[in-house]
Amino acid sequence: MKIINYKEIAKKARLEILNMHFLSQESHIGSAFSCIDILVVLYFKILRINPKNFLDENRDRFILSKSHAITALYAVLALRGFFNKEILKKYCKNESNLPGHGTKDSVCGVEVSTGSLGHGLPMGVGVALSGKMNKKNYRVFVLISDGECDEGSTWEAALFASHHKLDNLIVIIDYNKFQALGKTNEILNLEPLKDKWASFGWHVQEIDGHNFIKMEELFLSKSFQKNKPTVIIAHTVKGKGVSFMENQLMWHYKSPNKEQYNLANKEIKDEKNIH
Ligand SMILES: Cc1ncc(C[n+]2csc(CCOP(=O)(O)OP(=O)(O)O)c2C)c(N)n1
Repeated sequence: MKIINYKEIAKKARLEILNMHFLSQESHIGSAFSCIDILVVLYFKILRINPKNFLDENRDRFILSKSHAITALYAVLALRGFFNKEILKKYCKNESNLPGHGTKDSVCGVEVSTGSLGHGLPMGVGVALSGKMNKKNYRVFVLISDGECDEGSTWEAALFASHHKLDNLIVIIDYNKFQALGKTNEILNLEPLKDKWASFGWHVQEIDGHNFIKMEELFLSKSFQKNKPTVIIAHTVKGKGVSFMENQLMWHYKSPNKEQYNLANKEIKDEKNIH
């Protein structure tokens, strides 16, 4: 079996994310650091995709529903060879093809346009249903945020997916317990989250969303159930990898100044906050 150095890839990805937010002075760095480890495992091990033949109709689909964290997706796509890393420097600049939220076909590898929270799962459900109807073997992975579990559209899609037995659909919740303006349990408590998804007819798993080995094991395991969609509740830390950003709400919107950039750069390189 091919051994993947997830830690090294995630380090490179975090450095690219940091650069993008520093150069553009745009928001959501904490959101990208929260989900980057999940994306690294998906893109470097799990997804059946080929950057050289991206539009293969049998490819697995990945939808980043919490699209404000798009720098995480751009970083893994570039590192996986979907496009030249140099383009990342133009993130969110005028005339760049890397806008601040995922936009279909803006760059190779972005499947759908997202950004309005609560839309990614309904789209994923449609793609999964289409796969079933056309007897395709592809799987659909959708990454959503805990904030998106406040959206009615998420729960409508959840009902629909279990009704149609969409066992080709895997949702990962980036459960960092923060939203834009506060802590999730203070704004709109989701607990017991596991029971809620189970009661909607989903097969539910929980994981540490920064533990590469456990995530690889789970994604490769045959623990997904036939006739049921799967949801993986990934416990994560917003801002993971940089001590002064971890669990600090302001890093939802803030972007690093030169001094903060240098500090974060050093911490990521030293892997101080990564297990
Ligand atoms: C429908 C909708 N409402 C509001 C926003 C503005 N917005 C951007 S991110 C965000 C919340 C972020 O929290 P969460 O969704 O939990 O994601 P996290 O960054 O914590 O992973 C909001 C309200 C949006 N993008 N879409």
